[in-house]
This record gives sequence, C-alpha cells and structure tokens, in this order.
Amino acid sequence: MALLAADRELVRAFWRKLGGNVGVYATEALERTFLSFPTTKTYFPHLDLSPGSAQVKAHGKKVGDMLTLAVAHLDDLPCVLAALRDLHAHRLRVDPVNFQLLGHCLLVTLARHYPGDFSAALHASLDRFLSHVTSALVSEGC
Ligand code: HNI
Repeated sequence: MALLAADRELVRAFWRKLGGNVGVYATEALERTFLSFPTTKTYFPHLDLSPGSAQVKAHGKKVGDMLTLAVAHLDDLPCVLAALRDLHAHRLRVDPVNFQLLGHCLLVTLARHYPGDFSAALHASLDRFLSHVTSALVSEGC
C-alpha cells in the first residue's frame, strides 16, 4: 500500500524539523536497540557496540543519511534502496523482525526528543514510513 498524502506531508515536515540531527537520533536509536534487544547485536560482531562508541556513531550516521534519502524519495523506495536491500537481505541475511525492533526504537527516540510534535497522527505516519523502508529492504520489487 502506498503512503497516503497525509503521511508524506507529516513525515516530510517532521524531517525538515530534524534538520542535520537525523544521524544523532539514528545513533541513539541504534544504542537503544542494542540495549533493549541484545540479539540485534549478533549482526555486528566486528564493531564496538558500547554506548558512545565511535563505530556506532559512524553507523548511525549512515543509517540516518539513508533514512533522509528515503524521505526524499517516498515514491520510489524499492529502487532507491535496492543496493541496501541486496546488502541486508542477501549478504547479511538480516531477519526481518530486527527492522521492527530498530523502527520501534527510532520512534521511541524521536518521541523522547520531540514530545510536543509526536502526536498520534505523526506516530502512525512515521510508523508507516518505517514499514515501507523495511519492505524495501526485505523484499524484491524494483
Ligand atoms: Ni543496516 C549496514 C542502513 C537496518 C545490520 N545499514 C548498513 C549501511 C546502511 C544501513 C546505510 C551501510 C551500508 C554501506 O556501508 O554500504 N540498516 C539501514 C537502514 C535500516 C537498517 C536504513 C533500517 C531502517 N541494519 C538494519 C538492521 C540490522 C542491520 C535492523 C540488523 C539488526 N546494517 C547492518 C549491518 C551492516 C549494515 C550488520 C554492516 C555494518 C558494517 O559496518 O559492516
């Protein structure tokens, strides 16, 4: 199902508000994911995953940049994320449940930083956006 126009507007407007901080929040969400759902750490045996780690920060920046790219291409997610899908689905073989865990932690992180903005409507639109990103990363379609 395509994202509704209302979802797009809410997500784009919120992303503008995040500005250059997306990588910071993505890093915080990753740290929360590793702490709250430790099985997710098994995909990163080669990285130092301790809180404040420069490697987690660098990875969070990459994840954040990719999410910003996704927001800029809401009509074309499967093709824009095709290379990343090959990495996650085929090379890393990430179990799809992990995307839900990271997505959940992203929502919690953003809600903590933007309590005044985080209406039920924005919550639902961000959730649908993250579901679309996950679909693009786990299933064929471009
Ligand atoms: Ni993910 C690498 C984006 C979810 C495990 N991941 C990346 C890179 C980006 C990225 C960007 C860097 C690619 C590169 O360097 O060419 N990952 C995303 C996004 C999401 C996501 C946008 C979901 C919103 N990744 C996940 C999840 C897991 C995951 C849920 C597993 C729990 N990703 C990895 C691993 C790597 C990775 C492992 C390789 C890291 C490394 O440094 O080797």
